[in-house]
Amino acid sequence: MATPESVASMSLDGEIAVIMIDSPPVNALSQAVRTGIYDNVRKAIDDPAVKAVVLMCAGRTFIAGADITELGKPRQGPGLTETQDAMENSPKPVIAAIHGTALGGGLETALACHYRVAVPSAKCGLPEVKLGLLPGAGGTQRLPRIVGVEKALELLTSGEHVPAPTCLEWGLLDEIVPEGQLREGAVAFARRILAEKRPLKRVRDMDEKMIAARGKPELFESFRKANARKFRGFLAPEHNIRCVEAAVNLPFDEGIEAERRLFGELISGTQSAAQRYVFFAEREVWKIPDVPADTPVVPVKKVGIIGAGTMGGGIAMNFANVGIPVTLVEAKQDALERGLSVIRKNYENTAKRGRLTMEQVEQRMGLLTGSMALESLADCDLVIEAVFENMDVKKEVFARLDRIVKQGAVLATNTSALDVNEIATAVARPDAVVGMHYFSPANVMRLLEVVRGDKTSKAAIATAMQMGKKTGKIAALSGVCPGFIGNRILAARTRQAQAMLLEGAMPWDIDKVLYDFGLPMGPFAMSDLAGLDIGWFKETSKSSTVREVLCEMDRRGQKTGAGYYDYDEKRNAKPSPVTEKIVRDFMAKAGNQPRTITEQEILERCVYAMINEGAKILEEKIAIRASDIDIVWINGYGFPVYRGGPMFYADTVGLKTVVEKLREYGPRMGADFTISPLLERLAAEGKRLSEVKNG
Ligand code: 3H9
Repeated sequence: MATPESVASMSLDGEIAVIMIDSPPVNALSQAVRTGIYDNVRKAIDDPAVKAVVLMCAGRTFIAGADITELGKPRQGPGLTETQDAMENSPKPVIAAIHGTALGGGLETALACHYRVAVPSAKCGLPEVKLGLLPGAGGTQRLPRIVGVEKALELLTSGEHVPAPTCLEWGLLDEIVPEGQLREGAVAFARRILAEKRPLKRVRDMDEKMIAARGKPELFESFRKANARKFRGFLAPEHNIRCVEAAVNLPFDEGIEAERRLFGELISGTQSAAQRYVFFAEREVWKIPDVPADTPVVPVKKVGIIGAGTMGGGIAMNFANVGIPVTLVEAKQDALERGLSVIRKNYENTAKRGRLTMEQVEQRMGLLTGSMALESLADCDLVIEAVFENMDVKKEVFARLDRIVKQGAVLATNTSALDVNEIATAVARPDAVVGMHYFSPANVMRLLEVVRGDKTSKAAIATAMQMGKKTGKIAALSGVCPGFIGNRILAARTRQAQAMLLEGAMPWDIDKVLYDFGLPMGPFAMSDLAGLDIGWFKETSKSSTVREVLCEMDRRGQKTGAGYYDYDEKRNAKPSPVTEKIVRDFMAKAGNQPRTITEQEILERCVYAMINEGAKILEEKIAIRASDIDIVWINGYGFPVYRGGPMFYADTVGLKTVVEKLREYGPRMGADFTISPLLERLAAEGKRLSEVKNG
């Protein structure tokens, strides 16, 4: 158990007291740390030998914020505000010395110091918005006083970490000291302050920028308008904005009061609970009980990718982005050239937006080698197959790879639904076979499902997970089942959406409900975007579903200007009378009387079916944890993070309600629909779904 004495100490460097916080992993402001700072600041003030105080941290970082595990619980020991008051009102200068990251309550602590210095690699930020919160220790009042309203709004609503040189430019830092010499640099700075008799600078007294912004409500209105899409559904950005309005229009202490009240609203709400849950879920998802962090991995110095289409090309970019050379194999020269030129265009577009230099574009392109021979993959450490979704084709590719690629390499398939175990039967080394299921566009989407076959080795799993991390993805482990975690849940939702079509809801009715729930789009808009003809074949099409009929009419989605919806030249969607007629014809054929389906029913049948499927996935041990399922749906399908993912959302609704509703909808859910026994049991026992863990 950490005590104030074990996490905070003070030593003297001549007349400068250095308070050192040492509370791994990130020096979060736990009760012990707060008390430790408070006690030592008081001690330094009382000690006549001390003339100035430096506050710094040991380990990887300066204070990374409040201890998130303590948030929302009854507070013990001095609050952060009392600790800050002790520093801000100290008659001796207090200097924050920053390395790593000063985040959230950490930066707020530094803002209550009279001066701030940092090493060049340090970063500062107020990322509370990402936890569905706002800085609750004066950050919303002090930050704009230094950087002004516009920058404060940006920083508070994005949670961005700002590099030290920029912080210096903006006045958030007073000085940058040499890397690796933080303590010496900070102490020297303190001596200079004393020698020059510089005043005790209190950020709370800096009103100039607030006065300048007073009487300009348009500053806030235009910011809200410009970001309306980005903030859709989230409460925290608006709360942060209101705090800055308070900073501008009210005296400091009243601004602090407003901040406290708005913080209280957020911390007690479901959105912040969901977002804090996701914070920890994102970190847990990497942990695989029987594949510990020290499992040896295959060092990946060269990657081979088979298929230079949209998927293969996107996957290749991930590796080139982090400096790993890639050989891209295609069967035909023109397809290969097309693939490489699409990649080049993607990079050039990024460069046009100023996020890459042309030199970097060339560097990355230089890491990509095209080839038409699988033999050129012989010395790759990791090969990812991204060919046509057909079992025979995939098995043939793997059989050939088995003969070509060096032993010890990882052989991965990007299949989105096929049986990884069956693919592995094509090789004499099934332990090397793993699924690496990327989401399109693979260079943009964060999710990577790593699929573990029955024989997949721990090294192959650890390597795939590590490659995910290295390329900036969030990787979740799935067992083998049709569709793995993500697409299996998607299929459960699609079944309900399709069923409701034949009961009287139009595609746009269903899409609207899911969009309003917070998803980026509904299932029909998503089909139109992806292309209705994925997995559709003209030769075998029998006009047996709405989708088949649409494809037969060449309404294949956005790319053909029509699908479930009609599209104008700018790809704006409009409900389609053609689709409506097709739907009505199908209903008539099935003998269905159209009925009005309420928005509530649409939502519940779609989302509760997903929850139910997620529970089955857990029961079958396809997912390690419920929270992994949430990670998959947030990062692969845009499930609103403020709802925590389908499993967490189930808990906010109440499992009893979910089960009762599923029972109530009964046969409408489908002839072979069954309720997950795990879900029923948890509901009966009053337990939470999002806390379920296998192993
Ligand atoms: C706040 O400050 C509110 C105030 O305004 C209000 C006051 C009234 N608490 O990310 P990593 C754990 S809200 C508890 O893998 P990295 C993390 O779970 C806070 N635990 O390391 C992990 O545990 P494990 C605002 C925390 O080097 C371990 O530390 N601050 C906290 O990749 C390592 O974390 C933030 O939102 C915490 N605050 O990145 C910053 N932070 O090893 C949140 C981390 O068991 N933190 N842990 O899985 C971060 O962004 C990153 O952790 C950081 C380091 C960039 C610091």
